[in-house]
Amino acid sequence: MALHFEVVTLFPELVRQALRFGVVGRAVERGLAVVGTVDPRDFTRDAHRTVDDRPYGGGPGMVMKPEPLWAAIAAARARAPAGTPVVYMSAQGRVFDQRAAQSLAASAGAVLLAGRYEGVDQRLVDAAVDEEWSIGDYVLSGGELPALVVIDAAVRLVPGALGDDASSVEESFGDGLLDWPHYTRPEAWEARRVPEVLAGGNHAAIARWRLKEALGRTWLRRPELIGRRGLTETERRLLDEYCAEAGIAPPGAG
Ligand code: 4G1
Repeated sequence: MALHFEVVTLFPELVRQALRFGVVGRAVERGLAVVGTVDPRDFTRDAHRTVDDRPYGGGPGMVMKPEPLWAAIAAARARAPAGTPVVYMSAQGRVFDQRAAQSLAASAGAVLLAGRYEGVDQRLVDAAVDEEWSIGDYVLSGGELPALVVIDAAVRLVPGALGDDASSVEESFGDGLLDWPHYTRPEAWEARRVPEVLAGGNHAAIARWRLKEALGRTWLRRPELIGRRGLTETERRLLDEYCAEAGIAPPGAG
């Protein structure tokens, strides 16, 4: 069955338009993924279609009212496969990483609740939300871009969503490492040459160089990823070689 998302959002057009392009757009066209939207404003009962109100306790900004969200989430759940979790995209959530993307891609999907203003009434979160996910530590004006990030990361992992030649990034980051450097023609540009090993046809040497670069860049830029993941004996030797050539300390050198 297709990977199914329903996004509860005050800006359904923002979500729908963003999903028309590239890998995700094609996967939706091919029926590998389904993404619907539900607008809480369509579930209001007053003439002004009110979805927000002033915060109890005072202070700046507005809070999303629970009643329209409750009805919108019920409508979203009715369209999604049975048992689909309701996920609130929130800076208070647990950080959505590649492992979470893999687990989501292997599931039936999710109802993603995108907040606006200062967020949603906590009673709605307590009553209707199964999980809270964050895409990172910064202030945003809405949960729609985080919902789109989650959908993009998961949909591209659905079998058939990528061409056969387009899975290299997953091979790298799915393995807990940063990507290796990429080059294309021309072989010399502005007096800068493509690394010699890539221009030759030695596939084993190329694979070794790429792994070494991925390990070295990860160690330089995100050393905590190396600690979290550990290294095989072969990887440890390649990273030591990278560090020696770069004149930097390898892991375990104090
Ligand atoms: C307190 C960031 C508030 C933001 C602390 C990552 C951010 C959803 C995310 C905020 C949001 C910090 C996310 C903040 C998000 C309702 C409308 C909440 C937007 C909103 C660090 C505003 N990952 N933020 N509050 O940005 O939805 O998923």
